[in-house]
Amino acid sequence: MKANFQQALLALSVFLLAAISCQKKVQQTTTQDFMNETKEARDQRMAWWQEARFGLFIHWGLYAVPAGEWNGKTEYGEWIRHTAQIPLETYDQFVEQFNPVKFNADDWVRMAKDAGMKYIVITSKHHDGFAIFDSKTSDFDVMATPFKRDILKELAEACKKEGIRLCFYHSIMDWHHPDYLPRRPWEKDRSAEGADYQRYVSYMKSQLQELCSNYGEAPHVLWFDGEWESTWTHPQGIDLYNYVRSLKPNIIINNRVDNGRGGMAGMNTAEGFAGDFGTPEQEIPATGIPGVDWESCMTMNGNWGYNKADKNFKSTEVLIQNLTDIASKGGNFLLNVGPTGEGLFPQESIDRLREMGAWMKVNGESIHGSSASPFAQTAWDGRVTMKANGDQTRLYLHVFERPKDGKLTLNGCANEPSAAWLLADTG
Ligand code: H79
Repeated sequence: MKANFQQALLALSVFLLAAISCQKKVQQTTTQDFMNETKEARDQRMAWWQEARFGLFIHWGLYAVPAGEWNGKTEYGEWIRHTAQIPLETYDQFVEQFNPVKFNADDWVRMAKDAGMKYIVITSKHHDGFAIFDSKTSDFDVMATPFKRDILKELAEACKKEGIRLCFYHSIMDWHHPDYLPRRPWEKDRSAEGADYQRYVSYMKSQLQELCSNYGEAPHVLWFDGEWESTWTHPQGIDLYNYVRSLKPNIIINNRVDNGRGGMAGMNTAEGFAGDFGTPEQEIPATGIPGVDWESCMTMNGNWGYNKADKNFKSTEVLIQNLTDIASKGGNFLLNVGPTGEGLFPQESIDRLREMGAWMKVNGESIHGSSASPFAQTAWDGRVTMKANGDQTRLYLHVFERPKDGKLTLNGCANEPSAAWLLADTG
């Protein structure tokens, strides 16, 4: 571990004399209306996710084949079909080239687990419409490639073995299905005549039914995206939320199932929209919101899908500070890896996962099961998470930079700490 990201972590044990009034609100639930559930039922459903705090995002699909390069430019990622304006028939040729023979589900899951992550969210289908699983409702799937292996099945088995929760990202926007609307503005060769959007929605639902039936306990989360086009409406969002919950009642669904998200900040702008958690993308909110669940997703470099030229990786130090920043505000961190067309994590990602894992092994207690602390502003550069510990409260002081005077003061903490120690000294 590099000396410059050795953060001193101090655990403070104090009595917290806070009176928390908990108002119960019992609501009626019908079998179809999953939006109305009791606070108790919701808390129970969300508990593992709130405790997890740290997960792995995986963007993998046909776009790993061009690896970010098209016509001599190397600036593309998972959006390559749209951004480089690749005609459908041309893009379809990646199907024959997708053969990631070095893929090993056990290796991937172990790397996530060793990093201290508790769940994995992988792209069952991204915007390009390609399914990396064996889909009976589509020929644009992994079974049409030379690889012919159900990637999600192998990951589901590996995750079950390791106690990692497998989750699926599924795009509502689909640049491949003939019934999806609208077409890309630059697509002059694909007529929209005869396209029937409702038929597309039925297709999407049948794929979701496959995803919710064929992978054991997975998916634990359905992570929708591509909801912002004009064809996706609020009533359809509510309907899709209820549909997926009816398939797997305890599943957790992100807020991109509906269209209440306010831009990349990711939080819903009003009540009444479907979705269990907010989804800030490539950013960390300035503060958390009590009672609102959210998860910041972020790339390690500048792309979600594999880009062989993108070496602009965040340092492990920054990634750990992001994780603690997010945890100190009560959120989850979903950190992305874009595997290669061969089926490997890029070496830079492997290195960062391993280094984060070394840190988590010593300090993970301050992240897993922690909650936002009231100490948002500290006199020193760092963040504070906290946890109940019997009738005491344990505060975890993540010190990004040691204060020059060597004093860690905590303004607003009225109680006398009963003990203080470095987590690194207890292991
Ligand atoms: O799946 C990942 C992204 O592909 C997806 N969400 C995350 C989780 C995403 N959707 N939209 N965006 C990200 C932001 C949109 C950025 C865009 Fe662009 C600007 C689309 C077209 C111009 C980025 C830059 C993508 C292509 C060029």
